[in-house]
Amino acid sequence: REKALLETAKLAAFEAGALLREGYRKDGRVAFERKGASDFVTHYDKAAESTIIKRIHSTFPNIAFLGEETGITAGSDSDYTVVVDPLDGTNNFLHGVPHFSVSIAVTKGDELLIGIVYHPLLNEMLWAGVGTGAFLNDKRLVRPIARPLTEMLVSTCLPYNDKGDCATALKQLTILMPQVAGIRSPGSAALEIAYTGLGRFDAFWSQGARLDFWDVAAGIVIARETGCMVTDLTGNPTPAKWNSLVVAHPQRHRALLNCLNATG
Ligand code: 2AM
Ligand code: CA
Ligand code: CA
Ligand code: CA
Repeated sequence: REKALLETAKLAAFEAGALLREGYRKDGRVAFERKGASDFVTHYDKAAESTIIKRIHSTFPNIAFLGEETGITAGSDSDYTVVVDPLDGTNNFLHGVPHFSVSIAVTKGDELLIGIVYHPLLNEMLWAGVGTGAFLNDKRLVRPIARPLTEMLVSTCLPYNDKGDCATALKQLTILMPQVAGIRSPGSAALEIAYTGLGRFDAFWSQGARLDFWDVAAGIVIARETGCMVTDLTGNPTPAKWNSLVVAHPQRHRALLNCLNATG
């Protein structure tokens, strides 16, 4: 059952990704609405989400969904929920920056079982199932190396539109920046977390960027399956809310956590 869910979700991510690729090359940058002052949504966010739901519904008609654009869709199959961010990195998509993804996760109760993060422009499917390992397309991922702090390339999602949250992030940057090889904020949380599993980034953290479960769920499964440690900023590996996050090699996670929390 879970194998079939994984395959169907991969197909759904692939189809939604094809749609985004087309929109990106065509008119994706023109048509958009606002959910808030700097919170944009395009026709493609919505179209990609309905493509995903339709595809998964066709094989699993009773499954529940939690999607960024459609909210909660109840299912009579109460065990599983498919968590969907149809376009993670809408701001990049709108500005023509080629860094965005389709993110799909599956939970069973409180457990995160499956994670898929698809970069449609590079045709890179990052996926993982608990116990089956993590993959980039067909290549199995191994645990990335633990670089020393001075060699680490660290990614983050920065807060926006909130003075308090921005102030905290700036303090964290002040402490971390002089100690590491570089900090990046590319703009798709799902990709940044999955890339940390892949070893493209040595770590990811975020606090105050109002990340939701659909932003991080799929990436977390991938990062965990490559042996990364995933906690919130207090060090809790199973928090009720994932609105703060630290992902790193187990041998670097504590040091990073200490830096980020040493903001006074
Ligand atoms: P989204 O593109 O799906 O909205 C980037 O910092 C991360 O924060 C992305 O995962 C992005 O997801 C999320 N995010 C949510 N609202 C945002 C906003 N108003 N501006 C920038 N990023 C936002
Ligand atoms: Ca959004
Ligand atoms: Ca998102
Ligand atoms: Ca989104």
